[in-house]
Amino acid sequence: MTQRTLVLLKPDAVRRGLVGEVIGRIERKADWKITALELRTLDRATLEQHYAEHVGRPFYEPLVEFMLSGPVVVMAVEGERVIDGVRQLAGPTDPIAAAPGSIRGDFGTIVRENLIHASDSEESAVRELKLFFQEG
Ligand code: RTP
Ligand code: MG
Repeated sequence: MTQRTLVLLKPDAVRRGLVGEVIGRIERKADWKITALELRTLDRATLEQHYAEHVGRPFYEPLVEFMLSGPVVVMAVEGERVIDGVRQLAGPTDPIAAAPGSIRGDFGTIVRENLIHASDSEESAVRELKLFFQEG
């Protein structure tokens, strides 16, 4: 089942020079293709929509500030079961709980600075791809 998903390499991944490492893991998966890729400094309005489900939570404001703290890599990735697939590559939200071998498990420690975002469902993917790539 071919799908598309929205992947963000967060400011910590860019600052730490881990972009190539993370993109390499995505590129090496059979059948997956990066169909759009851009280094971009996000704006608050985009992030407020992207993280709307978290408004009011204690981590919301620091999360938005972190996401504004430097450029991110914005990517559309297409391929076989890519939505769940990138979430599996990333590992769970808390990098200390993430298994070695996953991106967060190999490179993360701080919950907020967990390197990567990937859409969590078909509905999120459609919404997020539209939000980050207006042309669709
Ligand atoms: P993402 O949306 O970035 O792919 O990550 P996720 O689904 O694994 O995590 P989610 O629950 O949607 O949270 C979004 C992002 O907020 C930061 N966060 N900080 N307690 C905290 O300090 C906390 N909890 C979440 C993380 O950057 C997380 O990825
Ligand atoms: Mg999420």
